[in-house]
Amino acid sequence: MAMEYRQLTESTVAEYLAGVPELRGRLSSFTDLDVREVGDGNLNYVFIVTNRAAPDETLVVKQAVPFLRIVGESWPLSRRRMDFEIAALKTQSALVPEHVPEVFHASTDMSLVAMRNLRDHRILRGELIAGKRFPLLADHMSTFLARTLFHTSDFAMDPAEKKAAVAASVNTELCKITEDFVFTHPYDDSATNAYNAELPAEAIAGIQRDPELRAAVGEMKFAFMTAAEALVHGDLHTGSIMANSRETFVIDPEFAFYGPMGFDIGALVANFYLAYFAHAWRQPQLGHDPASYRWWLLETAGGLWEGFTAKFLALWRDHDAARGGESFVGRDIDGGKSAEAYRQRFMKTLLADTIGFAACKMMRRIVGIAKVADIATIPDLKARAIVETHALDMARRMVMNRTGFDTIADVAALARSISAPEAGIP
Ligand code: SR1
Ligand code: MG
Repeated sequence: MAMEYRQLTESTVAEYLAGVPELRGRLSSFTDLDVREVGDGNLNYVFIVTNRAAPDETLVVKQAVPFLRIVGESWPLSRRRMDFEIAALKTQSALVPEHVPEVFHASTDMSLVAMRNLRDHRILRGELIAGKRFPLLADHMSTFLARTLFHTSDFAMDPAEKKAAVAASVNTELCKITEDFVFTHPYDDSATNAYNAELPAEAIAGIQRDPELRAAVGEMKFAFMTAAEALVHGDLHTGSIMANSRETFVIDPEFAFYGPMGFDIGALVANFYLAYFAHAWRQPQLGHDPASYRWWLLETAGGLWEGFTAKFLALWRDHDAARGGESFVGRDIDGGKSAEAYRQRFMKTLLADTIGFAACKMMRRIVGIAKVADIATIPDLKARAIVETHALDMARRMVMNRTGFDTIADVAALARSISAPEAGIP
């Protein structure tokens, strides 16, 4: 029977959970629950629920409301975005259970999920801001990306099932947010943009008054809107990852849809490059020489791409071998040569896409409405402007020349040429 939607509050969460049969084994009592709303994202409400009598009995409830939380009820946004999150969590946890939090209960009527409380893990962005290292991060995230992107692509799926999956995942409203706030407004001096007062006018003009740059971004926007390559997370920044030294979890796939693979990979490498520029200021503040940590950030971005490539190709080759050599390009009539040549061409195009999408994600975080704390919380606005100018310079060159990079190491070399790892901003 359908349940009528109501927005939960700290005072009504316990009563709702008490009526959910599948949670009875998770919480032994619903009479003395500690419920705290902790959501600090842009869109939703998040409650941490703990049984005071048995603190190990704890879970997280995430609920979508019919408006954009950071703006308020004046900006309506369908709570149906939770339907996409629920569906994506299901698909992703089937493919990479070790990197997706376990869902205990999901309700499309109430637009909510109740899931594992990752209380031993922290949001990656905050940890990177604090200068922490995660040696397994590139390995874990390349596994997440390789498996989710390969297994939901036409390289792995039956063509009819893939088309049905694409049709079932048309996430119009959240894709429109990305189309506007990643691919349009940052480049047209929109009223929604927000600028650091110390950011030089020429740095902003460099991305808003250059027809070639705007045309290049237009190409990325068109790819985002039309290339239904695989089920992408759709908002894979470092705030969508929770980690500790042993484990990594990907959360918040409400922007999920069938889109270009490079959009997910690019989002993540963009966040490592933004952190790289920010740590020219942050490492000295933490009392460290900047080089070591900044090298680690570049190596993590590189390791992510390299690990992804190796794992994606391995899945692909195994898949084709299991089909007797029948591959995307047809029957094997040349000892696998054409299949492998196609794979290499695909990965080359995917690297260019990844670089182009990463660039757009970097630019929107500097001039668009939604910033990254790595940079936006630098209190010295002149120092922040130096970081922002470096990131914009890098992003400009990435998107305009995205097909000119042979390897991810070439992209890291560009970052180092703009701001050497050992260079700090006082
Ligand atoms: C209005 S822009 C809101 C942003 O928050 C989400 O995390 C997405 O990145 C989106 O673009
Ligand atoms: Mg989010």
